[in-house]
Amino acid sequence: MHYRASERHPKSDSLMEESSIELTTMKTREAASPPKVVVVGGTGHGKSSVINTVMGEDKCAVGVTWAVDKTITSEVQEVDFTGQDGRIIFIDTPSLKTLQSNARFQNLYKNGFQAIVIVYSIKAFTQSRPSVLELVNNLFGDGLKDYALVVLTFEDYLEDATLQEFLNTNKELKDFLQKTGVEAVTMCNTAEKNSPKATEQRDSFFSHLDVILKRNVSPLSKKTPKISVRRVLCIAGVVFTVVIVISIVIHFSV
Ligand SMILES: Nc1nc2c(ncn2[C@@H]2O[C@H](COP(=O)(O)OP(=O)(O)O)[C@@H](O)[C@H]2O)c(=O)[nH]1
Ligand SMILES: [Mg+2]
Repeated sequence: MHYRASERHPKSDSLMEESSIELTTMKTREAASPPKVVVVGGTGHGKSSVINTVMGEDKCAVGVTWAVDKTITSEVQEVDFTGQDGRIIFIDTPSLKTLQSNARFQNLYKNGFQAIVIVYSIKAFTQSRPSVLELVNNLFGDGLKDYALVVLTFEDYLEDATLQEFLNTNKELKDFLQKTGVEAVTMCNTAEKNSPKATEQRDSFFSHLDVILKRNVSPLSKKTPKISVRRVLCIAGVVFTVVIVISIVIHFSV
C-alpha cells in the first residue's frame, strides 16, 4: 500500500488485486486517527519543500533562509494530506534548535507520532555545531531506529556523483545510517511537479514511509513503553538493593 497524491495518481486496477488483509489494514487506519509524520531538519535544508513535493502541491511556505539562523516556518504546522490510500498529517517544523522548548512540539511528542522524516541537504551549506544529526539524536534517541526516514534534499547538487560517493565524503551521515539502519532517499524539490521525476520521487518516498507506518502500530511518544520499562527496572533495582541492605542489617543485629 502506498500513499500517493490522489489527483496525480488515479486509482489503478492493480489496487483491486491487493489482498483483503491489506484492505482491512487500510480501513483500520482510516477509522483510527490518521498517522502523524513529523518532518525535521536544519534550517533551509528543504523541510517545507519536501512536504510540498510529496503532496504534489504547495501547502507550506518555503524560502531562502540559510544566511542566518531563522526560518520561514516559525511554528510547528500541521498539514492534512489525503492521498489515494488515506490521510496523513505532515508536521512541518521550524529550526531543530528551538524544538526542544517548543510547546506545540512538546505536546505533539507527548501524544505521539508514527514517523520521523529527517531532511538533510546534500548541498550542506550550514555546517553548524551541534549538527543536524546530533540534534536529531538528542531529540529522538532510540526512536530513530524504527521511526525515521532520511530524505536527502538538493539531489540536483549531486550532479554526476552517486549517493554512495556522497556518503563516502560525509562520514557522520554514513555512520548514522549504518548505526541506526535508517533508510535514505534522495529528492530534488525543484523538479517540475507533473514530471516523471517528481512521480518517481513521490512513489519512492511513500513506499519507504509505508514500511515505517506499517511497522509502528504504536506511536513514538515521550511516554513510550521503552522509557517506562527503563523506569520500572530502575525502581526495581533500587527496591532490591534496599531489601538486601535491610536483610543484611537485620541479619547482623540479631
Ligand atoms: N536546488 C534545490 N533547491 C531546494 C531544494 N529543496 C529546497 N530548496 C530551496 O531551499 C530553500 C529553503 O527551502 P525550505 O523548504 O524553505 O527549507 P526549510 O527551512 O527546511 O523548510 C528554498 O529556496 C527552496 O526552494 C532542492 O532539492 N534543490
Ligand atoms: Mg520551512
